[in-house]
Amino acid sequence: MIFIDACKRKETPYTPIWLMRQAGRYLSEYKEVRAKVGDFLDLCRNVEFASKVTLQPIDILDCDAAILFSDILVVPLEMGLGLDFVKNEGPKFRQCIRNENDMKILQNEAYKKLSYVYDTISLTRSKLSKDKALIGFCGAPWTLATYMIEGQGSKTYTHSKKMLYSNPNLLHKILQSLSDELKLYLESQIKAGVNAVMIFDSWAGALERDAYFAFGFKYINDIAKYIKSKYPQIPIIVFPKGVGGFLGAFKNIETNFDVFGIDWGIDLEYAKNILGQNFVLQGNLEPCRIYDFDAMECGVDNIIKIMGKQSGHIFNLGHGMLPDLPRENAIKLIQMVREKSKR
Ligand code: 1CP
Repeated sequence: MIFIDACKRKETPYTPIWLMRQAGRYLSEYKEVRAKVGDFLDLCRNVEFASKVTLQPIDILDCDAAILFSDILVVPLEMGLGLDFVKNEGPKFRQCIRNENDMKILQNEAYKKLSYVYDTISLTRSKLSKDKALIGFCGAPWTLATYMIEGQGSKTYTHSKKMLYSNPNLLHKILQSLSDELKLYLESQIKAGVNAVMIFDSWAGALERDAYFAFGFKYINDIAKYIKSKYPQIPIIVFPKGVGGFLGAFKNIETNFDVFGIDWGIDLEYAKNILGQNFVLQGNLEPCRIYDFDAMECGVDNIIKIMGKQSGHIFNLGHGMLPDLPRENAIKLIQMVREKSKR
């Protein structure tokens, strides 16, 4: 698998590529399947359909890896919080965690209730061609905690940050209980057949450097250490979005993962100079370039010029696909990267 080789910095015939949120509403095929089940969470729970939409981008775009179709929020859902995806508003939890007493809501062994995820993985792996990787994933404890504390998405993270400063012990308890689940959740995904795992820390950039290392990165590193010690052959990708302001701080600490996801807000040359020796880098085309073919090609040329054609790079977007991006350009993007990065 070219994607797995690249995660391990082995030589590959070209730079492998996949796209964050490659399954989604920009594909009419996705919308068709989604319409049949109705609710987004029903799609995540429907093994046959979730597997189908996981495979769609492989058939349509021909990317080098498929990513499990699910959502980071199924973990807090199964921890007992109750979740609805409200149309045009995004995810909303029925209960949230704001004090010690709220902690009583949280149930242990949520990972055992996520068998629909593991079944989707086994089915998908059995259908996926042998040269394509299947990526499993989870949300990072900090990002998941913000949803559990706010009860929904947020621009300011007021409640989460208030807790961080005024009751850090409670926040650590929430983060620890998430980490305990996530270790076993990723482990179960590996047992079900994923070839790599990715940890999404979408709201890393909400914290200042020291707070991020104490409350965010520490827990990611713990999870990565657990997985690495048991499954050293499985590459781990970490995507801490919004940390460009303190990228240098990741250089001199002990880490247990292979690939660092670079968001589109970070200058890739700068990232390469700082982290390129320590990690394989994944990223970071600005997704909106896909609206325009020339802008997309210019972005691709620039990235390939910086990363060269040697090992050490996985091509991706710097954040997820948007629902109205043109699929024709997404298809061309995959072909373009493959041709332009040919060794
Ligand atoms: O069909 C729909 O309209 C639902 C849109 C959608 C999709 C396609 C949601 C709701 N989740 C997903 C799938 C999803 N989410 C995947 C599948 C695999 C793929 O990439 O193709 C993955 C990996 C995620 C991860 C995820 N969910 C993240 C981390 C990555 C990122 O984008 O930063 C986050 C933050 C979520 C929460 C979430 N789920 C859905 C929405 C609208 C949101 C974000 C809400 C917010 O902005 O707060």
